[in-house]
Amino acid sequence: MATQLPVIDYEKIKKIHDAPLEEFYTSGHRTCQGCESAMVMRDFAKAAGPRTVVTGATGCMYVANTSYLTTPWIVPWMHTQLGAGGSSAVGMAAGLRALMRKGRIKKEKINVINFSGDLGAADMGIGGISGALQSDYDLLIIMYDNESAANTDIQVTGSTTYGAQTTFTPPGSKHRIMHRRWKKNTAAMLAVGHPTCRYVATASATFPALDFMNKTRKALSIGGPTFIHTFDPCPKGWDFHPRYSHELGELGIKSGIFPLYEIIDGQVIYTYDARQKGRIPVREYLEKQGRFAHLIDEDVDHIQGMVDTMWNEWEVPGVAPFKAGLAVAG
Ligand SMILES: Cc1ncc(C[n+]2csc(CCOP(=O)(O)OP(=O)(O)O)c2C)c(N)n1
Ligand code: SF4
Ligand SMILES: [Mg+2]
Repeated sequence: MATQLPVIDYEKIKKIHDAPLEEFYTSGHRTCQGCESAMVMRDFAKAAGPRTVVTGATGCMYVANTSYLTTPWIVPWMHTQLGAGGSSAVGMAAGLRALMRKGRIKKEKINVINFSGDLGAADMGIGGISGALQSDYDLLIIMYDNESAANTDIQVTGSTTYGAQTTFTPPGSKHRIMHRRWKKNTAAMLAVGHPTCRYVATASATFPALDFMNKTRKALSIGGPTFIHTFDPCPKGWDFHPRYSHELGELGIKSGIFPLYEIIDGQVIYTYDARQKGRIPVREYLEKQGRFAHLIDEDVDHIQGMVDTMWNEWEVPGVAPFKAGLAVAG
């Protein structure tokens, strides 16, 4: 049975001056300078507002935000185990529903949001998130993707870009490239696999401006279980000066290596349509990061080729690779 609570109206933030002034993730954290994942925390909390409860899986956004006796969280926040993002959100939403049904707390719209990192969500927690997306609870899962297990010193994950150096994939004299998997296509996979999930999106905290806050508001107002995948430059893991975090996010999107879209009731809407706006060479994005310093021209050409294929040949460009009309094998 679907939740009977009223759904908040989606009101688009059109100008930065329309953004709420109140902060619900504020000072008191110890994330690195230039941490884009911290921007994701700040933006979703601001967009969701005070009637929100948050669960956060183990990772940088847990550890750096819970130093002893200090926390940046103004809204109620609970830690959950690495990989338990989906189940913690379902448990929280079920608990609130039961308390409201029994009259223990007043009936009102309370946003339930889980954030999990790329290892915690796309790899370890994918089963729990799949279960959550098949539930009938109002909840939002945000996968903040810094493309590594950052908290434990930058190990490769299923979301790491092809070719990147991590502590588990160091370039060597025998093998220049140790990481040869293409990035897992998490948001599209979850959208395709959960047709009753009404809202799935990809986002960047800062580009285009206000886009992520508006996607958060839209997900919460559409209701049911929803999912957003954010693309978060990480100065420590990607090896660049912290002042370039926003710029790198923008370059990643403009090069088309990270497609930006919403899928609402099965309709794909590009929020940065790299086909119409054109794509900058992926080299401009790669060459600004130390994690790609070992790549030679042919590696960059290979990555460019993969991005070109994604946009020019996929059935749903940048989203889904299946080709309609393919003959069934056998
Ligand atoms: C079950 C389990 N395995 C391993 C760990 C150790 N661990 C803590 S945080 C972390 C990395 C999480 O990576 P991600 O989800 O991408 O978040 P990030 O650290 O990048 O923010 C790991 C492996 C753990 N806490 N629990
Ligand atoms: S290691 Fe990366 S994700 Fe973790 S706090 Fe630092 S910048 Fe943020
Ligand atoms: Mg990570």
